[in-house]
Amino acid sequence: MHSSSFLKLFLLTILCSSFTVAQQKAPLDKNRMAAEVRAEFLHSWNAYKQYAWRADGLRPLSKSGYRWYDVSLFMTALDALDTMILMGLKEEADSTREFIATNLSFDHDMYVKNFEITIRLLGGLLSSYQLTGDARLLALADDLGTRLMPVFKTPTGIPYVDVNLKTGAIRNPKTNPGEVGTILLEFGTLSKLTGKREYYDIPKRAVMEVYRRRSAIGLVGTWIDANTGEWLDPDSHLSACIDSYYEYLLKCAILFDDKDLRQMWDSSIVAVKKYLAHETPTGLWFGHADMNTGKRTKTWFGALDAFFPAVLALSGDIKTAKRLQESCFKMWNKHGIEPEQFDYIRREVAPDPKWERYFLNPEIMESAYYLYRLTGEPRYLEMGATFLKNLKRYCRVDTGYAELASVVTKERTDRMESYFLAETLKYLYLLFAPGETLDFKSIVFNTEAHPLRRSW
Ligand code: DMJ
Repeated sequence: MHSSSFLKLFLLTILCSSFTVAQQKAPLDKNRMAAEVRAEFLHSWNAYKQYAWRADGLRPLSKSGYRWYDVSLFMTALDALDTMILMGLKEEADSTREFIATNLSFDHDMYVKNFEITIRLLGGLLSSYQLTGDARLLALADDLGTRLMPVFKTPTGIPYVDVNLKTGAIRNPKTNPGEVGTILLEFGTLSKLTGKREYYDIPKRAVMEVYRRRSAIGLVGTWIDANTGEWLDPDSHLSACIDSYYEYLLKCAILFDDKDLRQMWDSSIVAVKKYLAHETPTGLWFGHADMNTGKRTKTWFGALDAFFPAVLALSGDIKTAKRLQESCFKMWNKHGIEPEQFDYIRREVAPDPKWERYFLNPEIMESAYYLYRLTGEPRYLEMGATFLKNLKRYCRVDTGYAELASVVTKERTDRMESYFLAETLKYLYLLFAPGETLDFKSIVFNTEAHPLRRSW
């Protein structure tokens, strides 16, 4: 080859390789990302402390707090406590734990929602007890458990929705599989830690009563009457009212090594995959179907349904989990943030303004975290970086984070729920933090991201 042609070829090769290097994405700096999430946690937590201290939640736009009931149960402080512990915010965690142990009381004459109080408060007390060994937290959990237990005194054993913390009176028999099924991880852990069998046996019977009423094709519906055991709505799906029913079948089977729960999960997942899974040109989704006929009723999937890749991955079905998480990511990217319900065939938000809302939900981050822990693939770190970037862009305000009235217009609403600190930022942090921050294989998260450990 002539020397000038050789030189040209040489220069071209150098140019091409430097172009390729420029094209390749630099790997994410996980430490920097974890620090960024931690800073966002502190930004939100400090706003709560400044404007809503002692309240259940923060109103970030009006810079005030709100209570769920007549008396605050310090929901945000307790829900956020184990996140602080995991983030290594020791002083903050110690003072918050002291505040809760000294001030939290459940001795109030007011009705509370059994499901929400169980996943946020009972779950939060148990995980923080296990992480710190502070026996006062276990005593509070035991007191709360005793006050909630009357909710199961119904004709079917399926709990009502509300229970009075002081009198034990119960009300509202119209319930759903999600609320009935999503209490056994917490009550079961309380049972193991206190040695009180009834905390395990009675909630387990409740979930078995729902399972026993599944349809001939193995699906459950949306609403059920706790007095009669009759279904009030046959719509079957993975969304609100059912979602964590499936999550807890699997997780209780794992945490308690319970053969009944394992069998219930094994048979349920077959029906879910057969009737709810939907192969479409845009990928794999899980939609709605009639629980009795299996007929497709809606092609909707939403922010809450995005917990399912995590559960599939935990069950060992990584392949389906990965495919579904890609669909979730498409849903997120349509407007840069996910809506409450998305019509995956039309590839639009479901047709009603109320489905345009985003409540700072964590499920899509939870699934990215599980998939990263189980596959080690950087794809899930990249997803996490997108979630964080867009959360900051659309939901961050000077005084915390705000929910969205619409993912289309990005109009904000005046609320930051406690799970934003308990779950959303915890899963994002754990996604980027070193694996030893929390031994993923030795714990099971309750549905509010409180890690529970088999310490018995
Ligand atoms: C949380 O309270 C829990 O994850 C629950 O299971 C579903 N809703 C919220 C978060 O979206």
